[in-house]
Amino acid sequence: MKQFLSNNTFTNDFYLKLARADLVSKDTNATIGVVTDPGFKNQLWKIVVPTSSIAVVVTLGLFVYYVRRRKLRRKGEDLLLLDLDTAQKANNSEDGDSGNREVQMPLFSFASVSAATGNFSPANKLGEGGFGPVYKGILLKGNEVAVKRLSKRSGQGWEELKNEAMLIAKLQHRNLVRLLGCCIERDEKILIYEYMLNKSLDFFLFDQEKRRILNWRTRVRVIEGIAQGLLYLHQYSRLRIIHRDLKPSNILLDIDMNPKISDFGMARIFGGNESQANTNRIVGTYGYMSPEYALEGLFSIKSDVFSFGVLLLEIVSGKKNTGFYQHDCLHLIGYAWELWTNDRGSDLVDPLLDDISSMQMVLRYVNIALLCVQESADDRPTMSDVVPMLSNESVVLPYPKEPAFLNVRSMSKANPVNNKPQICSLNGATISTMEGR
Ligand SMILES: *[C@@H]1O[C@H](CO)[C@@H](O)[C@H](O)[C@H]1NC(C)=O
Ligand SMILES: *[C@@H]1O[C@H](CO)[C@@H](O)[C@H](O)[C@H]1NC(C)=O
Ligand SMILES: *[C@@H]1O[C@H](CO)[C@@H](O)[C@H](O)[C@H]1NC(C)=O
Ligand SMILES: CC(=O)N[C@H]1CO[C@H](CO)[C@@H](O)[C@@H]1O
Repeated sequence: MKQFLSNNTFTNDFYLKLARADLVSKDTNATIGVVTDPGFKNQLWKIVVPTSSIAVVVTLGLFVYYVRRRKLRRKGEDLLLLDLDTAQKANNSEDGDSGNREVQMPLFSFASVSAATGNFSPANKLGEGGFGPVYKGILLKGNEVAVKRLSKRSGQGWEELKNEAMLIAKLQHRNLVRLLGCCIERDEKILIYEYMLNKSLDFFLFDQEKRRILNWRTRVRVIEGIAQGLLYLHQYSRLRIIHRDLKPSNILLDIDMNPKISDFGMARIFGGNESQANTNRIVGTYGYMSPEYALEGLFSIKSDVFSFGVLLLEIVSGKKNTGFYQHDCLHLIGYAWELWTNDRGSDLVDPLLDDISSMQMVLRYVNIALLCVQESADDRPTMSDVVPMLSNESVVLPYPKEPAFLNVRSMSKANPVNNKPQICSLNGATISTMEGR
């Protein structure tokens, strides 16, 4: 904004001042005519015409420059370039807390976002999140971005959305996807993120062929990255963000297959209230939701820990929690628990993994996952417990208690409150429906 104002100080009037001494010079070779010269009028024209045309050209040039700059600025594009430049100059701090660092939040015009995504063309659609579709966009200068268009039901106004987005933009960690800007115009609420080249974790993990690319070393890196990102959201960011919808499709992968959590803070931006521990709008995906959240709308950092546990089981086993063993009404958590209690934990491990150096380490991960999905939120560890558990083999792990058996009926996306989640016991005998508040 400041820069924009300073550009406004350009004036389009152009004054040419000549000292009197120049005009009355008697020198015959003077470029400026002498008043008493009989050919004065002719000479004057020789001077005035070129001088004023230079002035006109210069003024026009300045004007065109100014208008073009303004147009570009309206498109929001140069602001983004500015932001990208400064981001490159600033060193990525490893612990990532940037609470006191000022972040510029570029505002894009709807026209520019629309142009970048080819009018939100279906061909550019990357996916559909709980809050709206995501498109790939290419800016004028060739930068690739991901554009999330929030669906219209957001309860928030212009100012609140902008404030929330600015807070979220300040959260910077190498395991979080960076928010680059937003567009708030008329009914449109759009967020612009950095673009991730290797899509999301589910794209690899749940594909028979692509799963091979994820060897054990890569999976360990992914697990540790997610844990670090989540720990930052829970503990070290000033906002203490609860993600509420952690799942493989929200774990994006960069060019080196490093994981980055996306969609964090969405509940905030979308108009939810993070400081309230009870919500009447349940966002999230069945299969990854803790029982207290799915049934009572109670959420805490422990509900994210639950989702992390499910994610961990999925990464180790290469199997999807939802849609697993559907006929037996037993899902991945139940299956893992059954194997674990029968000392057959290693049967859970993805058979495609052939670079495992220590099965003991893999079993540790299963143990940690089962600790995270325990029925009672109080029993579950926090992320600051989980991170050392993952990285330090001498941390003693407790034996997990029975996990929550919440049946998952491939219900995806955010569910309205009055949708009835179906609960089903382990043996499949009792199926009851309960209403979320
Ligand atoms: C950025 O990091 C490099 C290497 O870690 C260091 O040499 C350099 O001084 C840092 N620059 C700033 C501006 O902190
Ligand atoms: C969010 O919660 C805080 C504290 O509970 C409350 O003061 C505020 O009014 C709530 N905002 C909305 C939009 O519900
Ligand atoms: C690993 O855990 C043990 C036991 O809790 C602790 O004594 C040790 O300092 C930890 N090592 C590291 C590198 O954190
Ligand atoms: C594992 C994988 O597919 N990695 C790819 C990530 O994206 C870069 C750039 O497109 C590719 O070169 C990698 O092969």
